[in-house]
Amino acid sequence: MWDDFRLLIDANRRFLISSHMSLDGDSVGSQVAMRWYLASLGKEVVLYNKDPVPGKFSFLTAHDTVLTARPGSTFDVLVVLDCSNISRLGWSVEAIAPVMVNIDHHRDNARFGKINIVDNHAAATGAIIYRFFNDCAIDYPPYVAEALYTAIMTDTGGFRFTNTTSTILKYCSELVEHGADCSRIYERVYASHTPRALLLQARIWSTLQFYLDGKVCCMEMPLAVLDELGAHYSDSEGMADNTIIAEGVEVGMLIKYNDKESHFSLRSKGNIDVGKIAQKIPGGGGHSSAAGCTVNRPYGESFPFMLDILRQEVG
Ligand SMILES: [Mn+2]
Repeated sequence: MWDDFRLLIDANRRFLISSHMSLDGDSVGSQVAMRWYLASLGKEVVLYNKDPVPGKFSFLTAHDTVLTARPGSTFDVLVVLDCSNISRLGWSVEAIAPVMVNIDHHRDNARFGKINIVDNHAAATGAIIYRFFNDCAIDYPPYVAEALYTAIMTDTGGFRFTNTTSTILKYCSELVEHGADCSRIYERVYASHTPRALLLQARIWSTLQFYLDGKVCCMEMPLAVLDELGAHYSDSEGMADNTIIAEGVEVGMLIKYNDKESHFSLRSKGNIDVGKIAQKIPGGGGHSSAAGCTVNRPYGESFPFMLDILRQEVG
């Protein structure tokens, strides 16, 4: 499985690594790990993403090598991580590199690479990279173990989602042996909110509503509240997961909206596949327990529209 990738690495020198817009723990951690690997082989490596690394991942060594300005030069190979299709990069890949490698775990992955290492059963792209290192007996430093642990921890919702299997816990056990510090990573990712972020989250909590006999839980965030509180979009991260913590809830939605469009972050406890629901909207998609879509209509129209779709699913 890895042979083509290793041959491609051997035959090339300049690598660009990128991932999806709105970086998360998996996309940042995977990039840090892949950057280390390629650099350890003496390759030139540049990390470029449309969006900056969120502050909560700034503890990861080498996070600060991620550029948000498009490099002026071209590369031999573009390695795209954790990205189901090329449009989710948020920048045009045209003429940047003659070859693309696609390493991902989204099941709607469009296989856009010359080499596609896609495992939609993997809990995280970081888990695929972990397996690569393990299968090829590649020894990696503690900061790379920390990056991969962060990737897996965040994509399993802190080891709470249904993708938290015994296999994934074994991977994490080995990453801890390699130097990942669980409690430090937990604290940095989940327990280091700024006061401004908590004020925003309090505002989002205040919108809590239940629908469809308590099977659907919704929270909302009008984007105007960001300016009002001086908060960032990323300060609301993780709030969508709170929409499914109530008893009896099957599907949770966090809706972020302005006058023109509404973005729905969908969560499921496991019985309902929200990835399939999100796919009903053009551009939408994701995993069975966590997915998202954007409806190009104002909130007043998009919310009843989405609630109707959910009514068919939850009965
Ligand atoms: Mn991922």
